[in-house]
Amino acid sequence: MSTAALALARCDELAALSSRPDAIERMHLTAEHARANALVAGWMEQAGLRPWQDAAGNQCGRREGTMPGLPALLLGSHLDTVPDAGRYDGPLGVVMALAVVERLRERELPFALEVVGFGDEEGARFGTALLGSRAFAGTWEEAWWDLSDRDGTTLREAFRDFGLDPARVGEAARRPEQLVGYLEAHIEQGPHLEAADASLGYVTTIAGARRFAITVLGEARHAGGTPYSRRRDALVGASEVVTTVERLARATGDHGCIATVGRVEVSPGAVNVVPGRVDLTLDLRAATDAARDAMWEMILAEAEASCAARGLALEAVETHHASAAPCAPWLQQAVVAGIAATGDADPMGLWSRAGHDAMAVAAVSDIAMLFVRCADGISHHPDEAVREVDVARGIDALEQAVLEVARTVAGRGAA
Ligand code: HGY
Ligand code: MN
Ligand code: MN
Repeated sequence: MSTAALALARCDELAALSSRPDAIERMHLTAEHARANALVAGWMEQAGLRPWQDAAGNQCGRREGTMPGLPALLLGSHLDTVPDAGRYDGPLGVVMALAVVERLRERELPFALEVVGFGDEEGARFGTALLGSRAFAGTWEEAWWDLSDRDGTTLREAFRDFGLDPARVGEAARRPEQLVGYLEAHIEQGPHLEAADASLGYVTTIAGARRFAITVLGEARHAGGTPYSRRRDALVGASEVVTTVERLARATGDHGCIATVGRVEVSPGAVNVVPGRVDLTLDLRAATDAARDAMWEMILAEAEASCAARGLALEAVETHHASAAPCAPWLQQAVVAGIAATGDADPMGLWSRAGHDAMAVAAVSDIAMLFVRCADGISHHPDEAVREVDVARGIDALEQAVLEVARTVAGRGAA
């Protein structure tokens, strides 16, 4: 079996670790997460890494460099998924990292090599994303302990159920001097590489993201007896908010802002009752934080005005905030060199519309990302697909990028 075929087979094995028989769903700190960590730990050992699970539930593995205790070059991605997910968003980066570690097994490197499978990049269970990589980066927030999932389980309870001690989450934090940098391979989750007929691309910056829980409050009334003049219909008002979001973001063009209402819940939700309350989510991103924040102000102003015109109240609570994360030029250059080594004479650079653990790790180390083409840009969907040839090129590029980093680090040491 080729290296790339093995990587894809491992993505299939991880895909089977799901809370649902008919779809891929692996939430943070669940039994499926624990099984995925155990499976990856076995692969880490096979690749010559010493595996351990850190105090935040991330699956880690390490092999030493020319001498014990050197700072580590970190490779990896995340093992959690969104509901009804594809099988490559996250896991592909972890298995590609393991493939590179296996290839470099006999190679002496001027740094330790670590692979991490972060436990919660999506934020799908508790709403706030990057919980694993933020613990790793030492940017954990105590307020998160009271976050709860749809069943009412708090993050604190989920930690304990997973066998972790909330009081020790700080032990997962790394210090800058322990790390050389972080290289993450990931599917693009967009159509740009395919449009350019490119297997691979390097990331220039990762979009900053903000997420909100928005509530539109009206008044539940009888669907038959209430004339329109007497209605304060929360769903009609929320519908105007949804179209306002798309209209304003779309007007900024392909390289501007991108905003999505992903979930709408209508109360009381009966066929014969005028909706009194609507809860919706907003996901807002842009290449720069300034553009993203300006868009939020525009959306909020128009949404509040359209709701007020209908006698509705609008409340917005921010549930997630991650700053845009530029890739470090020296590490990005190693990725460019890696892609060029695969025969691509003009590697394509692009900014990542999708969020990644690298944006959290950027708080503690330099970051760079390698993108792999995915079919039709589809992601966060079971039709997510990659070509084996692109994964093979991606593993080659990642291996060469690591060797480029080794040359750079060795050069610093010689300086
Ligand atoms: O939402 C994102 O951009 C990432 O896939 N979590
Ligand atoms: Mn994702
Ligand atoms: Mn991802």
